Amino acid sequence: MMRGTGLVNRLAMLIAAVGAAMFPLAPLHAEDGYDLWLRHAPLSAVDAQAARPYLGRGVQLLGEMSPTVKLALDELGQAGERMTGLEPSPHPALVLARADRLESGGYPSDPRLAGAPPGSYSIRAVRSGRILITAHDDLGLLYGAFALIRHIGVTGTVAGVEAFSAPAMPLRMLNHWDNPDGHVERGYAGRSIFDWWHLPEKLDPRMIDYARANASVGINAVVVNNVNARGFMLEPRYIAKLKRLADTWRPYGIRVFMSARFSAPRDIGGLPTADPLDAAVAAWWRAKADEIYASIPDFGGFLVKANSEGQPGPQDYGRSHADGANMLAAALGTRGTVIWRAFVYKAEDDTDRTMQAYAEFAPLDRQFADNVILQIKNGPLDFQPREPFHPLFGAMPKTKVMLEAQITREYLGQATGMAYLAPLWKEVLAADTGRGGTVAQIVAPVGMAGVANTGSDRNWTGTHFDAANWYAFGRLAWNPALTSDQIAREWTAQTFTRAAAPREAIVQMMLGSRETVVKYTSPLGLAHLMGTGHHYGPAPWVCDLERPDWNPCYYHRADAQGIGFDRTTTGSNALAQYAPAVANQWADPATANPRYLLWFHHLPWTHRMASGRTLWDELVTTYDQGVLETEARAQGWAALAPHIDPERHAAVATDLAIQRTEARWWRNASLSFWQSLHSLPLPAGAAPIPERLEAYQARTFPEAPGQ
Ligand code: GCW
Repeated sequence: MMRGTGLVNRLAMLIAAVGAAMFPLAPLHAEDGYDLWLRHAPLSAVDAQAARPYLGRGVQLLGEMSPTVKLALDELGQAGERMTGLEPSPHPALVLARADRLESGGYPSDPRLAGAPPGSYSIRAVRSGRILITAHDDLGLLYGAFALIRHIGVTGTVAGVEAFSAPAMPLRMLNHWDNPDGHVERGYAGRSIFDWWHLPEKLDPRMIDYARANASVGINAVVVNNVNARGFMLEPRYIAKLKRLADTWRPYGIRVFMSARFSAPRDIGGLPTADPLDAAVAAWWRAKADEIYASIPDFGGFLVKANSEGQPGPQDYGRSHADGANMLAAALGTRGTVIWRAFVYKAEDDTDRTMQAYAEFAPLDRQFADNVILQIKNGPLDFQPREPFHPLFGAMPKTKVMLEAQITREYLGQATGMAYLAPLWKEVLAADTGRGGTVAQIVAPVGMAGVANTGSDRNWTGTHFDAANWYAFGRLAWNPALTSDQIAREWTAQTFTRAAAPREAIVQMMLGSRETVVKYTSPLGLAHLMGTGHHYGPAPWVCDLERPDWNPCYYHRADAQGIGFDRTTTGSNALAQYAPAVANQWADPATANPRYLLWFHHLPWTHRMASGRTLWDELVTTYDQGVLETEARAQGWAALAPHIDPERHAAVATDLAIQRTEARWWRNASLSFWQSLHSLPLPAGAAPIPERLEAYQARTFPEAPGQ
């Protein structure tokens, strides 16, 4: 028998605690998840009375009414109705005040607001039990209102609500990989939420609820279409559609951006070329930008995937990425920003794929215009369950760089089971680049983008728990110093329950869930082992794709003797792209963190691990822990039935059951393949592999979503 992991033991204790906890007082009615973390569950009668003066429609306003202020008041009103169930208080005690109007109300100013970035707010307790929300701008008042609602939603009371909060990063952005036909690339929650067909005449009410959800966590920018972009989305009819969205989202503080196809001047402009140094091409983009700004004065700018995975780009004309980006930046001028993606690698280039982006971009530092941002994925490969941070962070000090994270779980189980991603993002944000700070410090002056996981599913994200990833992304972009714990606790209290025992049980389940996926899909630094095309399920055996670096075998390099990618001096030397202090940490397999072991090292199956086990036995043990943890999570969730409404409880139970099956499948298929290479036995006590390798290899999923 496997011994339980620390996590499994913790979950077992929590199950016992939850079982012993009191049953909830209020009856639980079915919920479908549409309201996300903004469901505003009723407070206890006592708490409702106490909170009543601070919520509801009777808020005192010091400042002009504006569309954004009206939203703040509406949100407080709605939260009051739903949380207290009472009529607004006859003695409201909440004041919303623009900083320049404080004096007129006789309130002291808040020095912390001086020089604070847009959207900052302060919440203070002032005379006679009043709570005062102050900000320089209306958006700060809206964010402050959401913060107050969140605080009451999480804790049940206004006590302790005082806060000063300023966004750590100016750009807190979602990137939608949504196509105009409604299909979402790497989307696992149904079709696109953007109804391009019916826009601009018809506005789906979801567009408002979407903006509310974003604003409630501080997200302030949205790229509405896939980076694999269609040229026609820059045609006038699409600009009209985009304008409708921009107008709808403006009061929520959300700016719209578009992915632009670099070849648009040829595709839709009738020009013979898209060469960035061609005057007619530059003029075409300039006119296009003018046309967009005439409709959308606060249009954010263009996101561009160029010369990557078959997309057109400046290199088609022998020009550099900087030439391409700067030409577009000139077209936008001071009005907007070009966000240029660093996700490039070439079929013709046989350099280690993880090294190509650095090789391409690092020499271009200093060459980008002021209104160009380079958007860099968290790791040098592609949103794997775990990667070391991207070596470009810190390597381009003269260039504006932002982080690109993936909220949709392309490589982490898609929309099944549970994988709470805050720990993944925190790992990257906290990584010390050895070149002027942590990743968080390096991107803070610019921002963070997350590839969205929203879709037409009623609960928005496919599984209920994937909404936590949307939430966590926004919260971390606002404040990367928040812990995964804190964010999980907030989200759970608002989404499921404020009751301490079940809430803590859920938080514990969430916290280890990404690590569980790492364990059963890509332990010890392995990566890119998934099925071809749809990226669903295990396929480490694949080795015959047209491009070598699309093959799992390219990444694991396993044979009869060993496994792993040698990225040290004896191999690709990708380590050299990191600051020496960082590279040194990973250079020696004896001391390297085991989580990156096979990312940087090719080792014999018999290599002795710190645990005393051989590498092979350690791999088996890790896969098995992953499987065990999915089982513990499913059991933990079952025990929560009395505390969760039946509809969502059943949905999550199904998700976790699917994940348990998938974990076994990953474990069995992977082990079976590794074993076929070296014929070593499974360690004593490990469960036998139920099927033959051929049976795992024969599974196909032509209908898998998101391709
Ligand atoms: O993660 C990979 C995905 C592609 C995606 C690409 C990218 C939008 O498999 O679907 O294309 O990365 O980030 O450009």
